Amino acid sequence: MRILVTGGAGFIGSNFVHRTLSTRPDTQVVVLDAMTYAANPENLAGLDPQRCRLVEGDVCDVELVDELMAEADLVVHFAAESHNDNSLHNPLAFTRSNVEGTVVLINAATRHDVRFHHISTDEVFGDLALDDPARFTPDTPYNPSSPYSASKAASDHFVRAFVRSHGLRATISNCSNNYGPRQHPEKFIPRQILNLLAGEEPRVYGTGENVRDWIHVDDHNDAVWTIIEKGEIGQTYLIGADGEHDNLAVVAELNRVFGREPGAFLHVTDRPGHDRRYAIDASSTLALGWEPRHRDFRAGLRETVEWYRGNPGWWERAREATESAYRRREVQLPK
Ligand code: NAD
Ligand code: TDX
Repeated sequence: MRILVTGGAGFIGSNFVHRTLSTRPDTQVVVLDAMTYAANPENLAGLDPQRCRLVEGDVCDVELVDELMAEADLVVHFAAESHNDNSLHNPLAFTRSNVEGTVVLINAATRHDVRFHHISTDEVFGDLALDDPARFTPDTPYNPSSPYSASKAASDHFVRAFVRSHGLRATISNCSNNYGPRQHPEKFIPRQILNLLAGEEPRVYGTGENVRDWIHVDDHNDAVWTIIEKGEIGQTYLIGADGEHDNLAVVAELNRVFGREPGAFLHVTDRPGHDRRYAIDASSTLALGWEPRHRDFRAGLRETVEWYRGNPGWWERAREATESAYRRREVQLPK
C-alpha cells in the first residue's frame, strides 16, 4: 500500500510514519511536508529510504499534490498549522494551510479516487463548562473558539461536503490532546518539561483550571489505522482515552517527577478566549475494536520526560526560539 502522509515530519505525523513502517511491512510512505518551524528533519531520520521518501513541499501546491496523489492508494492528512497561540497572531497562515491545503488535497483525491483520512481535533466543538458532565460526541454541534479551531472546523466541513457532492472516500477523526515524543516545545507538556530540565519554573496560563483530555500519540495513531481499516466512508470518529486532567494537575505531576513541590510554578498571562474543558466520548472509535494501551498517564508523562532528557539535540534550537517569543508576550500574574 502506497500512503501519502501530509505533515509527516511533525509530531503526530512522524510518530504515525514510524509506527506504520514498523508494524505494517506491506506499506510504503511518501511524506509531503513544507518543513515549517514545527517540523524537524530528525523526525524521519534512520527510516528505510526504500520505504519512506520525504518530499519537501506545500499542500497548497496544486501540481505537486496532483502528481503525488496519482501514485497513492491512501492519504492520511496531518499537515496543519497546529498551535492555538500562533493562530491569534497570524490567522492567515491557518486559513491557508488548514483550509486551502485541505481543499487542494481533497480535490486531487476526488480526481484520482484515492481513499482519504482527515485528521482533525476535538476543538472544533468548542469547550465545555468545568462542571458540565457532558462529553463531545460526533453529534456535538461545531462551535470553535480560536482561529485555529475555526480553520480545522472549516476543513472538516469541506471534507464532508466533498463526500456528499463528489463521492470522496473519506473518514474524519477528531482527537483530544496528544502527548509523547517529538512534540514541539511550544506545546504545554514539552514546554513545562523543558523549563524543568533547564531549572526554570513551569508556566501556567491563567488559573490553570482548564481541563484537557490527554491521549498518548501512539494510541491516537492506532485509532487512525482502525478507522482507515474499519471505518465507514463519510463518518466522523472521536478519539480519546478518558484522560481528563486540569493543567494544575499536569504541572503538579511533572514537578513530582523532578522531585519538586507540586505547587511550584508561575501563573502567567491567560490565553485570550482560553477553552475551559475538552472531553471526548470515544464510543464511535471503541465500537470499531480499538482501545487505548497507554492507560497510565503518569507513567506516560515519566517516559516523555525521559525522551526529552535523552534528546537535547532534538529540541534545543526550537526551545530557544519558542521560549524567547513566549517570554516577550507573557506577564507573570500574582498567585
Ligand atoms: P505539528 O505542528 O507538530 O506538525 C504539523 C506538520 O505539518 C509540520 O511538520 C509542518 O511542517 C507541516 N505543515 C504545516 N503546514 C503545511 C503545509 N502548508 N504544507 C505541508 N506541510 C505543512 O502538529 P501535530 O501536533 O503533529 O498535529 C498534526 C495534526 O493533528 C494537525 O492536523 C492537528 O490539527 C491535529 N491534531 C493535533 C492534536 C495535538 O494534540 N497535537 C490533537 C488533535 C488533532
Ligand atoms: O505554556 C503554556 N501554559 C499553559 O498553561 C502553554 C503552552 C499552554 N498552557 C495551557 C493552555 C491549554 O489549556 O495548556 C493547555 C494545553 O495547551 P496547548 O499545548 O497549546 O494545547 P491546546 O491549545 O489544548 O491544543 C492542542 O490540542 C488540540 C493542540 O495544540 C492542538 O493542535 C490540538 O488540535
